[in-house]
Amino acid sequence: MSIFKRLFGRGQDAPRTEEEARVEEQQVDESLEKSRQGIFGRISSMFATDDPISDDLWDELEESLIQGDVGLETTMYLVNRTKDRVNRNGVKKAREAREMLKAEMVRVFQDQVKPQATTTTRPYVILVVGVNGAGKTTLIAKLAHRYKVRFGKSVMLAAGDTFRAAATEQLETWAERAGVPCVSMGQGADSAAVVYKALDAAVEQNVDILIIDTAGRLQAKFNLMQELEKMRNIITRKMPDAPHETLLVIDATTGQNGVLQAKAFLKSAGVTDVAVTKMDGTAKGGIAFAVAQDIERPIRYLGTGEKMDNLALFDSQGFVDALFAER
Ligand SMILES: Nc1nc2c(ncn2[C@@H]2O[C@H](COP(=O)(O)OP(=O)(O)OP(=O)(O)O)[C@@H](O)[C@H]2O)c(=O)[nH]1
Ligand SMILES: [Mg+2]
Repeated sequence: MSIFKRLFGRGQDAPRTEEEARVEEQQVDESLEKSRQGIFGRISSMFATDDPISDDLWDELEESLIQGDVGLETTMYLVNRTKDRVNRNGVKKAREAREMLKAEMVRVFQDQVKPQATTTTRPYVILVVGVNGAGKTTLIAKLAHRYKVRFGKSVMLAAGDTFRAAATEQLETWAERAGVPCVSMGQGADSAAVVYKALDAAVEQNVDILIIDTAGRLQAKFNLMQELEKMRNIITRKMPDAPHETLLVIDATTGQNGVLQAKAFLKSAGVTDVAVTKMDGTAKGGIAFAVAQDIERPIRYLGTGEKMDNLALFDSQGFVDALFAER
């Protein structure tokens, strides 16, 4: 499973070279430094001794996982499953339970991964959604860069966030930096009209991948969910199998509340995959487990910094290994 995922991406991702995979692994590793220094380092030490497994150990694990933003439900799931495994196997020492806990953690992620057919449709349409400030626009820049530079695809961006002041300009600046075209109609324009225009342009210019930015405001006076539904309808009317991918962006630093807010998008936005951003900005990397369990979609990407190349494909085994790594 792990090898397969390492070599073949989903959607439009081409295989990564070993070197690319190594660089990304290192980025993820570095972005988890704070988590390792905090709660996950403690968990790792708890399961590195010859101490006998006791109720205290399980209590401490439970407490630590909750502190690490894993969330109550996922914590109980992890603790109970690991306990069962340990009992079934007659394991007595904490150190011997380490790999069992890690295996259960990996499972939380893999439960969400479903095979995805690769499509050769052009343009391949990616819709990016999430609450404001989650990191949507930055992620779009990173994806544009990745698809263009690494996979040699032609990419076009669409400035579908017509609500927030300067959102359009921000995307245009990123587009320029990434060297890709950007369709925009400025602030206040109808976002559905932008999408309409962008789809036409993408077909006309024979673009491989069209990535659409959206607003993130969750407020009564602006019904974001209705806007998103309208955008989706326009896309589907013009291209029945699109959007091919709807990425929900979640900021790792916003904790359980961020996951709760993100859930609001599941119904209206038809989310297919998740990107967790700002992993470098939190000591509570455990949020990724809560995301996988609560959002029930595979985590595709991790944002590991503010720069255009601070993006890694999510690899569940690599992520758990990095959380437990001894330095
Ligand atoms: N450290 C870190 N910062 C990030 C990452 N991704 C995004 N950011 C920062 O988060 C802030 C918000 O990012 P945006 O991409 O503008 O977020 P958005 O979701 O488009 O926000 P709205 O357009 O207001 O809805 C910016 O300052 C980014 O530099 C990341 O992976 N790591
Ligand atoms: Mg934005």
